[in-house]
Amino acid sequence: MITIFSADHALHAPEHEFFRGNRVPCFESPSRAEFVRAELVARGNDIRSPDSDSTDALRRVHSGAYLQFLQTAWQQWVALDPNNADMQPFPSVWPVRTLRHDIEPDNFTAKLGLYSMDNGTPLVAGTWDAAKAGADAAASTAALLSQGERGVFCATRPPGHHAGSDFMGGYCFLNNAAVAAETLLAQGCRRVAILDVDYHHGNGTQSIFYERSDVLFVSIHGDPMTEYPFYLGHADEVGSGEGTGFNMNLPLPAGASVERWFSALEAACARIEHHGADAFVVSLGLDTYAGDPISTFALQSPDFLRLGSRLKDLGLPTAMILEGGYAARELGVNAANVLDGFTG
Ligand code: OKP
Ligand code: ZN
Repeated sequence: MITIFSADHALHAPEHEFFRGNRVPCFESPSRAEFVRAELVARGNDIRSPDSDSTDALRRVHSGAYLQFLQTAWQQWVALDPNNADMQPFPSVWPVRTLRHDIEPDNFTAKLGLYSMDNGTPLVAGTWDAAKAGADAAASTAALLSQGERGVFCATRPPGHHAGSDFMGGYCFLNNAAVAAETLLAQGCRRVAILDVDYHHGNGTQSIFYERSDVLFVSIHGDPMTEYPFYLGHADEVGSGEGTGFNMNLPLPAGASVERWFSALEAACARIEHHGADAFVVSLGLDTYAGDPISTFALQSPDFLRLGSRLKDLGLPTAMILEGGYAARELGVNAANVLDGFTG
């Protein structure tokens, strides 16, 4: 299968994140993409660099103010104090209920809070360039579908599905799946379906398309009552306005079995078939793997062959966009299994 991969992912390499009150090495590391690339090469996949510019799609997915902040955030941070170049900014204050988010404060930390949903998404000097290369990879993946490819994989990081129109969070900055969907629509697709199989609910993608009927969003994930991102992803979120009926959440309890996961996949596929989509975007998180260090589902490596095969049976031009998956060493095998299941 053709895989789009940009070496610029490695420009985003923060050292630490907060975990249970401590600074720990980041789970979302450059090694993830390198393990994926190595396994795909070993299995004979066709690895290509991005050749599309995602700027137009990004303008449809994200607010201008957020893009402007993200692109200049590191310069703003270092301009405060040259010593900041060796330090990690983290947000520490957020405009929750009753506080205003219609004014962008001058204070850098206040801006960082305005444009973040958590303090678990470290931003470094190369974050914009890496995230932009990832969005370009997603746009390039979508472009190949319009040229007749049936399935294309986007081996990108940082991930994207938690990033909303105007915020970062959950290791995500730019919503790559939304960029792929918007690129497909710009290329003439009338209806797109997005299936998010990451362990964590794709709150950013849901919110971007929540009021639209042209893009169906379906997600299988850990129940937000106990699992990140906690504040979105319940079964009663069905879309609003024009988008009513075009959002479907299938939360599963933490620790859910493999069979339960695949029966949720059947429900997801039935809804997607009903949508009559011209193209299909999969937010391919592989943190449903039993060995994942921050998740609780039970899929084994061969189960990803079954997933790929089921996705292929939908019969749609399919863009598979890498999201999570933190058992880095096994991530290559698990991703390659989805691709082999799809083509096999
Ligand atoms: C991103 B993706 C660990 C706590 C969890 C957020 C998890 C983001 C997952 N410090 N932090 O959906 O795989
Ligand atoms: Zn995840």
